[in-house]
Amino acid sequence: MAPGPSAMEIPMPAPICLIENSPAGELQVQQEALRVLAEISHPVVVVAIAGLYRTGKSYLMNRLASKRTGFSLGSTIQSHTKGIWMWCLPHPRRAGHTLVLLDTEGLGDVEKGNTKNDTWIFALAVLLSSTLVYNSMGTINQQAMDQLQYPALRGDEGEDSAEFVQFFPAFMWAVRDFMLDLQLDGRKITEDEYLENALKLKPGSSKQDQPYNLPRKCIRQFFPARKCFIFVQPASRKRLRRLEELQEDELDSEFQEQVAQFCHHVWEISKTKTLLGGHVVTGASECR
Ligand SMILES: Nc1nc2c(ncn2[C@@H]2O[C@H](COP(=O)(O)OP(=O)(O)OP(=O)(O)O)[C@@H](O)[C@H]2O)c(=O)[nH]1
Ligand SMILES: [Mg+2]
Repeated sequence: MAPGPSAMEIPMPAPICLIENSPAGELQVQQEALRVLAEISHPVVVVAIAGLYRTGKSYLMNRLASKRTGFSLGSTIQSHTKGIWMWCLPHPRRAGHTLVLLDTEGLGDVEKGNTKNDTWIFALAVLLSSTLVYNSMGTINQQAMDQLQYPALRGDEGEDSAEFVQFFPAFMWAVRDFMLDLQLDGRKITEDEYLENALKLKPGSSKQDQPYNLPRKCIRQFFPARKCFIFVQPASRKRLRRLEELQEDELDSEFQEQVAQFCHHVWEISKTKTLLGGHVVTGASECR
């Protein structure tokens, strides 16, 4: 008998919860999500997003899914996404591959006030993905930078780290509502130069400079493949609240272009997920 259609030939209509974050702060893998993953025999490309809460992460993930709605957004001050949500779709550019999008709970929620839980969420995003989008509002800033160093194993520069690094995801910093000129000391710079400049180390090894250099060292070491994307505010303040309902031509044209470039890049360059020994991960192996 011919095998029935796999889960990926019937695309998931909406994301489902992969990791639940209970009110007590316990992270639990959801069995249904594992069943969905187990059905996927294709190689998977896993793109995760992480960053501070209420910064438009879920919206950007819907753009990567080429859908107006999907991952749920909120428009109030309260943190919205809880735990980690997963959406498996046929890869838009690679036949026979599945694109797995992971949307994660925002970091730094004042109502939660639990940085350890945040660190776990972030570490899972790093470990599960082949491309990690790190999202921040306005600028590349120190607070966001500090947040990044924890799962990068706190500056562990041991012998094993070189081996580790090859399984770390490609890294993309997404700066939202960017309103500045990309200029450095009077010279025009690219988005990537903007990121690299923020990651520059202070020379020497004075004690004073260590807190500055440590997160930068971690990021440089664990994410050797880095890109930066900037986005202007997608629409006027009034319209932002109903962003999901807006037609493409109601969005700021510069934003449309930036999103198109970003999606193109993510779809084109994101690799399949591999494990130690270079094994390509299928949905079934990701859930083992
Ligand atoms: N200013 C601005 N608002 C945005 C942007 N993208 C989405 N929003 C709006 O910001 C609000 C929050 O968007 P979400 O995508 O839910 O943000 P999130 O980062 O997933 O939030 P959490 O799940 O709480 O971490 C919604 O009202 C969106 O319409 C953006 O680029 N700029
Ligand atoms: Mg969200």
